[in-house]
Amino acid sequence: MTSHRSLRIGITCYPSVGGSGILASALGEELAQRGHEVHFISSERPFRMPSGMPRLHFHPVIINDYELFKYPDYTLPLSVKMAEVSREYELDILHVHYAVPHATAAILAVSMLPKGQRPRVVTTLHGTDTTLLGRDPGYGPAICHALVCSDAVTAVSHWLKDETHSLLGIARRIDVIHNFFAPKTPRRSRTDMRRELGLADGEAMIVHLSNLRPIKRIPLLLAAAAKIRPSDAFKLVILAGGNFAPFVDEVWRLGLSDRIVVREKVVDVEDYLQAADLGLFTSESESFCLSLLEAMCFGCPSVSTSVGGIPEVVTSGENGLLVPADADALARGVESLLRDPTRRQALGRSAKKTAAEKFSADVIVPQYVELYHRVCAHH
Ligand code: GMT
Repeated sequence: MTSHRSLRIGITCYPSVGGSGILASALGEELAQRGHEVHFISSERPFRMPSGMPRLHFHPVIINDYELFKYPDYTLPLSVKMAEVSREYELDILHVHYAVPHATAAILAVSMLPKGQRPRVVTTLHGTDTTLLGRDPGYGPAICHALVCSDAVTAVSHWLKDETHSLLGIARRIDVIHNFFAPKTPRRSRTDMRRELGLADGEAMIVHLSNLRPIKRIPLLLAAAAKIRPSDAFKLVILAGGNFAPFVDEVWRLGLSDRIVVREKVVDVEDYLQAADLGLFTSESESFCLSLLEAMCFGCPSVSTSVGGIPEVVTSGENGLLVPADADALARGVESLLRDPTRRQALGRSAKKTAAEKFSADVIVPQYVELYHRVCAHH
């Protein structure tokens, strides 16, 4: 890898719980650790962004709720703030995570600045920005325009790259840079966590982490859990980045109330993941599934539906299991690994190895840095 000068990078993402914001925060932290100056430009402090770290700055975007407007506007104040921070800190790069509306705001910000003071725009696609909004005729043309005008576009999986090309019909180059996860050292022990979660000796901990949006198919997750036998062999711990209340009735209806433990808005996911034995993911679509990787980093293999970019992360039978999207198949997959701890541990070791060899910060962050230098060189 070539060594280069350090860069000044603006990063925009959604601050709330979601894979794109988590990835963007981790990238900012890693870049700052590697000597780059990083400026987060966002409506709130991204929830996993560390405070008090050298070279890491946060610039809030103030969104006014003018009575005059029926809907509060986020895009314009964001682009004004992007232009302001770019000018004041002489940014080299504006790296936006999730195209809508961040890429459009970045393109507008750049066009507000005089030539010679314009940062390069890098847009990272995370999934639903293309797969959902890209299909919407009210968004599609604006997304295409912002992608075509970006100096570089990256996608978090080959699947998402191909999907973007075919859905949006754009010919431009898209670089694939997979997601990474840099786990922090857990603060509590596995034993403490298992006690806190009420896990009895010999009871397996199955973990599910997500924002619980419909695409995650929580009803399928619960239906699968209800079919796992023996039914007292496990607890399903749901680390919910969204409101679990709409699913509580279903938990009771399925007789799962003593099997499910829910924790909302968890920041220290590492504490929970080190205590987990198995992940369970039932998504309808997923461009990568950062949560699955987070579990892999702790030697925790997963049973998952085989959708989108997940097969780029999991090789079934080697470092996890990919199964069809029905409750029986998911339950049988889980049972097979609960029954066979030796196999489960072997898959877990292989999962951890894959995470370190293919999806660690040391493998992925230099790919972003190379891309930044490439776009800075071509102007
Ligand atoms: O998973 C979510 O629903 C959140 C969403 C996001 O953008 O915050 O996740 C997307 O980006 C993640 C980070 O790149 C990917 O790991 C997820 O697979 C992707 N989700 C979907 O495509 C549904």
